[in-house]
Amino acid sequence: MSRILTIGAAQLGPIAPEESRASAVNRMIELLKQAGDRGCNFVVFPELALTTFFPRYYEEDISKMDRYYEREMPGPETRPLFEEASKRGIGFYLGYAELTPDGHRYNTAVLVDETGKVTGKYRKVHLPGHSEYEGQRPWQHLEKRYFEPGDLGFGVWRQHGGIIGMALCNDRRWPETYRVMSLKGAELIVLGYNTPDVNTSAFEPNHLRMFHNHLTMQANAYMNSCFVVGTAKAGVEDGCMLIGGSCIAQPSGEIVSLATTVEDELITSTIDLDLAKMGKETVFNYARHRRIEHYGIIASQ
Ligand code: ING
Repeated sequence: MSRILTIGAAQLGPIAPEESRASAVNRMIELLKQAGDRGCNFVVFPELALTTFFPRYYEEDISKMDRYYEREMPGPETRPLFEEASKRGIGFYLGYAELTPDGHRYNTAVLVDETGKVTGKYRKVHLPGHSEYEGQRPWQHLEKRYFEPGDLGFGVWRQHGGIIGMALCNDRRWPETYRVMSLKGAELIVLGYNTPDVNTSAFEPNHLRMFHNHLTMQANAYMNSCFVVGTAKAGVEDGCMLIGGSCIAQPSGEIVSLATTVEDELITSTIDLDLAKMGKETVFNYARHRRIEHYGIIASQ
């Protein structure tokens, strides 16, 4: 029995610093409508999809950034998105900044099923950037200031007939992210990203930003025999260019759908989750081929 699933990557263009959540939500509802018209069962929105990429700004008093965080998901301003999705029977992944009741701050994503129920949560493990103001950078990248490392590990969930795992942005650059989830059976790994066009840590020709964006997702789709969907927040936010390149990669490592703009754009692909089985049963049959007696250093240093 083939397990056909039509998935969408709902790329968002720039969200201005003071753009309202209602505006961002309405833009995402429009993409959901397009997804429904194109028969999507599941849609992947970006990381921090409700606001501008606020780690770009330094604030001495972190509580002054509270306006960019969600205290509940869904909340009053995001419920319309959940309602529209469940009305259309579409599940989705949504990235946002989480402020917990006991004051912890995470870069978070939720998995939502086709009835609008939150079925899974992930908190970003690999936080890039820095925690203090660094004047030499053209833009700050203060994720280590505004978020704690995720405390939920890399989970996977049975949904839409398959096993789905979640990640966020910088996580996609770390092979451990995918391998942990694929060891748990992940057939589809979904993630959102906000990736500045300029690497503010060191000089890097900017064509490498897109090359590394796709290399990391394609290579790990192949090496873990799974589909990978990466959805950008793209375009120029307050003068800072974020790359687009949202894509859907299949277990062969090939990209089967690719965004062409740096604006709100839905890309889709009708996939057969069974395509993930061939690699898992042959070249990447972990039980048959892995030699964990030689791998200890990966998790010990
Ligand atoms: N963004 C970037 C990313 O990993 C970054 C951080 C920028 C890493 C430049 C390396 C080079 O795509 C987020 N949000 O993690």
